[in-house]
Amino acid sequence: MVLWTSLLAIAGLASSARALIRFPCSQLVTERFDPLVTPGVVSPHLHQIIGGNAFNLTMDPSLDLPNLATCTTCRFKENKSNYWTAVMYFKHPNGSYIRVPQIENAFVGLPHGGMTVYYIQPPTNEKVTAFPKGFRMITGDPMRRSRPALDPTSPEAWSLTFRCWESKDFGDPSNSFPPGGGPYDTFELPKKKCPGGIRSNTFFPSCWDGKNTDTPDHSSHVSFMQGTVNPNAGIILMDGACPSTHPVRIPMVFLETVWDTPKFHDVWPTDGSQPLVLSMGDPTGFGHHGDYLFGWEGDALQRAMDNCVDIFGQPETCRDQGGLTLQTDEEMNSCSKSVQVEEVTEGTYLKELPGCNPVQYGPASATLIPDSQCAAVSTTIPLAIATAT
Ligand SMILES: *[C@@H]1O[C@H](CO)[C@@H](O)[C@H](O)[C@H]1NC(C)=O
Ligand SMILES: *[C@@H]1O[C@H](CO)[C@@H](O)[C@H](O)[C@H]1NC(C)=O
Ligand SMILES: CC(=O)N[C@H]1CO[C@H](CO)[C@@H](O)[C@@H]1O
Repeated sequence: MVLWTSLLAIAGLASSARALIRFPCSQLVTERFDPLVTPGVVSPHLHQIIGGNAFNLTMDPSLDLPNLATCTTCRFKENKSNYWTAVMYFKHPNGSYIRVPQIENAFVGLPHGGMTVYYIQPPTNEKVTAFPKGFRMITGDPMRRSRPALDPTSPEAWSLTFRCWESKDFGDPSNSFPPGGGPYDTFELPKKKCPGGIRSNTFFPSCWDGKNTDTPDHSSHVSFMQGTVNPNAGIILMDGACPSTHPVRIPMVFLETVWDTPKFHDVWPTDGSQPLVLSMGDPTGFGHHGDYLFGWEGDALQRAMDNCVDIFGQPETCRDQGGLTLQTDEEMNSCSKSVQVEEVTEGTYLKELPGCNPVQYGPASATLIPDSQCAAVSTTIPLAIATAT
């Protein structure tokens, strides 16, 4: 992170006006909940959730999250938002699955699992409007198993990628490009061993219709920027205009998750197959997705956007200039929720993915399999039924 921003600053590519905040969040809970897509029922697939502990099976937009949550797993106390993404599994050559553990990202401290969250402003003086109460959105589509039919130079086409680190060395060339740009990122899961691990890069749209805090598909009220992406810079360094249908510039939310895939290199399949599978039964990576539910207190996010003018996004800048409150790794890690769906999802080899999701290779979109037959689960919460996402 610091490396690529310094390189770009030297190259004159990064404007000093690009401000962002970047902070770690440890894991709150990992379970089959998705209050956006399947409120009230157990979700078809497993998610890792970070953020405020008001997270629940159902989250009505009218909920006052900052007051309901008593803690958050994120660095800023004011942030009671929730973020969730799919979980990665390793498929052993003998057919069993095990959750791929996570490792910390660079310069974030020692969160337990979790993700690194960014709120990015455009590189111009254009004003960014913080999300309104009740705002939520989704990026990506869990049913996708091939590259979506989009203009390949468009920002949306670059919004979901994977970085294959060739070494754990921070100065390695594979770490010298911005996330979501450069020759070490792929749109699908890397088809080779990545000695430094794999990082998922999950960008959300940064333009809003200015009216709806949500829509039935959780994505029509937002839009990606317009313009052409420089493949070596990605959308993080891009200055694209918002379309007239979605004219309001919102912070670009971006999540990084780092997977310790080298842990399995000694049991990697020898037939050349790719053994990593996302929790919805996706071995391609094209179904990678992220969910966002806004929950900052009062005007805290707007204050952060207006005052944290630092291209490195260091949380300390927001404490000193934005009046935000930082918490320690220990405080973050001590905020957690107990799992409500009684099933084993990690720490041991499993016969099937949670929810009994079959691995679907595509290229056609995946189909949702009702998991009421899934023997692994015992829960008092109704199981999800097959519905379109
Ligand atoms: C979660 O939802 C359940 C049932 O709707 C409720 O009993 C519980 O209090 C909620 N928990 C939180 C933290 O809001
Ligand atoms: C596959 O191998 C793992 C690791 O040795 C083991 O724990 C698991 O039980 C095996 N699964 C089967 C179906 O043999
Ligand atoms: C600035 C501010 O309002 N901080 C609050 C953040 O949340 C914690 C826990 O809910 C409060 O104790 C702080 O006062």
